[in-house]
Amino acid sequence: MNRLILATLLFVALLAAAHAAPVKPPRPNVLFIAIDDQNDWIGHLGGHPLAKTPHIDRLAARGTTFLNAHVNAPLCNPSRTSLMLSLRPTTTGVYGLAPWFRDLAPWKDRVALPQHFKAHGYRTYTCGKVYHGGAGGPARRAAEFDVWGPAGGIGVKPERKLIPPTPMGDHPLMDWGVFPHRDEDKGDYRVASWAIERLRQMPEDRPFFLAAGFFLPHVPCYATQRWFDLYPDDDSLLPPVKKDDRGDTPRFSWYLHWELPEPRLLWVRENNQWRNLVRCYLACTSFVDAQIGRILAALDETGLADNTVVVVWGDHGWHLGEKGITGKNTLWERSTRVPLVFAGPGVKSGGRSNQPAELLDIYPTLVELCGLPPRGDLEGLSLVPQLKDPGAKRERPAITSHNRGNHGVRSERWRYIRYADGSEELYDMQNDPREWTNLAGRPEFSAVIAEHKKWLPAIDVPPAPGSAHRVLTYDESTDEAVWEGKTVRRSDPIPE
Ligand SMILES: [Ca+2]
Ligand SMILES: [Ca+2]
Repeated sequence: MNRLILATLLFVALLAAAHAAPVKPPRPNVLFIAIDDQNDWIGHLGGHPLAKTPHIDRLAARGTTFLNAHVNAPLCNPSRTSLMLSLRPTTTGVYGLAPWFRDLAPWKDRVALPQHFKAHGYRTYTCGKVYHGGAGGPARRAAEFDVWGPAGGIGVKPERKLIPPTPMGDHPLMDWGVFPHRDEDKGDYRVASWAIERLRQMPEDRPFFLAAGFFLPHVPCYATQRWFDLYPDDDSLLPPVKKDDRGDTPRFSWYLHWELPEPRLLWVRENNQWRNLVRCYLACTSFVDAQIGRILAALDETGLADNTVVVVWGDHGWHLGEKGITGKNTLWERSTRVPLVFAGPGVKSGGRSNQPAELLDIYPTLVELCGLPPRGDLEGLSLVPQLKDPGAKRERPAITSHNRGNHGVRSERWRYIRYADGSEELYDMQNDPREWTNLAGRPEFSAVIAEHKKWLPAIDVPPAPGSAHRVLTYDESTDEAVWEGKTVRRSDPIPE
């Protein structure tokens, strides 16, 4: 009798336990890795024949890489805002290094990517540069992520600049070179170390969303000798540039980067800095790749890799002499093309997709991969079809905007650019991957232009209140452009 009662009680208890905790497969974790100012000089992307990035390449081989991925804005703040909200800069009006989007009434309470994960049971972590400017300061940052690690950044610096004074005010960030220091004292090393510690001590009660943002190869590109030595000290390092390449680009293309702290090609050549800059940029790229490798090794060690979606992305590219400039703020391939790699559950292994992809696609892609409720207010498209079948057709090209009215439209074959004053460029990326010959204006390509033009953003708002730094406006009625508050006229000499 006692035995029967005991068995019944046990049965009831088991039933209650099963009822209380319905068996649900655990949602995958997310490891979200950002690289600052990282162009396509990544081994498997082929943007530079000598680039050494074995860890990103290995992740790409384990997952799926997008060979035709582009940013929605060629500058930190607008690119990251666009990615984290899955909204185009032409929708938010965030084009410059300011404002922080939470200071704008329409986006104050907008659910950003990590917040959507938090709302569905994730604990969110961040370290290094994920949002530009640290998410509105320490008092407000808890709203964006649960747990905050080190801010990262440059870390150890030389006592004084390593290169000659640069034009446009000798900006303190305009510097590069090798000097004696320890890798362990660099901001990016500390960011990786913190991410590794979190992975090793990760509580198991909830899935995690862990964001790590690397600062390099953003200037100043300081490297230790070890990374510098990965690259030869000769001209094979230099990207090919065409003399007078800007001869067939509209004058308005200069307005997008009219005056900047980043020196022009002319200056780096005259000051014997071109090869040094290229070598330092590549050295820093390899250093960041090694930090990503440290985090991925920890993911393997802890056994978390099987149930963690990894995504690696760069916020925009960087010119190193192409089109006569160094830096960003352009609508050309070197400024818009970035690494975009996914790996983990639901992602095909060894996939290489040539379909155009945009960084604002990351948000809906992660939501779908992790089985979270989809949102109806995102402008990105999920890349899950391409993560299952890299050849799956994606009709929409990648669209990059730099201030109102200036857009680049990148399809599988072509790049079409339209500036605010109506001037245009068209490049055949298959036959002219360096964008040396502008085909716009040739009648035989008018159909191609018409096909791309229809993708120009229908919403194209002026700069949001508080916009500053790298903001360009154009008044059609007076044909006057204003760059960072200063009027630029047709007759002004181009600051080359
Ligand atoms: Ca950046
Ligand atoms: Ca040209």
